[in-house]
This record gives sequence, C-alpha cells and structure tokens, in this order.
Amino acid sequence: MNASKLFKLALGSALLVSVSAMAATFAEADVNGDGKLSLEEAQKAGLSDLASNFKALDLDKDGFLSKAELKANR
Ligand SMILES: [Ca+2]
Ligand SMILES: [Ca+2]
Repeated sequence: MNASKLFKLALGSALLVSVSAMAATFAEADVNGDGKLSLEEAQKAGLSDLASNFKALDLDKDGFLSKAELKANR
C-alpha cells in the first residue's frame, strides 16, 4: 500500500459524508451515465439534500446538476 492510498483511506474515513463521498456518490447516482444528475436520479440515490435543494443548485437551470454545479455550491 502506497502513501497516497493510505492518505485516501484516512481522508475517506474522516470525510465520508463530505467531499470524497460526493465523488463516489455522484457516479453511482448518475444511473444513465450522462455526467449529470436529474432530480429523479438524486431522489433514487437517496440524496435528499440535493433533491430538496435541486432548483437552487441547478445554476444554469437546465434541469440537471453537473459536478461543477455541485462544487460551486460547496
Ligand atoms: Ca444522469
Ligand atoms: Ca444545471
């Protein structure tokens, strides 16, 4: 195991519900793999925070949340 892997493990446990989890969650939640989340995908993935703030988070109002939009809101 190299240092960066170890670092990621430590970071992951500390930030499990934060940034690192978001990256994994995004890919998992993006069921159709188009690189953005629809409201339905957010709901199905159990991302209730995203779902309830969907319109506010959707900066360009295209009806989807991109990774960039999620980053802009953190
Ligand atoms: Ca999608
Ligand atoms: Ca958008």
